[in-house]
Amino acid sequence: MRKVTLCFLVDKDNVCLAMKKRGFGKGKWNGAGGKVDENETIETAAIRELEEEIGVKVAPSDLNEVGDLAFAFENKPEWSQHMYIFLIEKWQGEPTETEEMRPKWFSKDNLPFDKMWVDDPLWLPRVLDGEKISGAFTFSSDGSKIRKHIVNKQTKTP
Ligand code: 8OG
Repeated sequence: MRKVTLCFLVDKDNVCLAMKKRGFGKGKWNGAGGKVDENETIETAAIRELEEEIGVKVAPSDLNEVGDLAFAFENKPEWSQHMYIFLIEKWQGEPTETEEMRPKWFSKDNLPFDKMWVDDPLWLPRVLDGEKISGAFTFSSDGSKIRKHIVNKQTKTP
């Protein structure tokens, strides 16, 4: 299954989202992230996308993995993907607009869910509150509706 990353910069009660300007999810606010290439680890891919999409540098030790979600789409098995989510509290540089994304800070309590992926209200507030999650979603074939979902608290012990 295709692996993708999703990273959110967090500064106290604020989270940096970025408007996706092209490709999958165009017109939506989201974290920075994208496909894990062959020969890349999930962490290397997350760091590369943060620099490519919003121009910030992050050290591997500052990536905090907070969860993973498996996505499936009705009648579109080739769209299935597994997303690995990171929160980052320390980075170098200012989030900057690129050809792919236009970053903006939002209060954690006032996220623009009407212009985000439909599943985000069901898990993003939980990870921003410090919970580690693991879950799965099945969407309608155009991705606009959630058919089934489960989001569990991760019980992994270190
Ligand atoms: O490389 P590409 O632009 O296709 O990557 C898609 C990005 O969108 C990647 O960061 C993962 C992210 N993404 C999904 N599905 C969902 C979703 O349901 N919610 C959120 N918040 N992000 C998603 O692919």
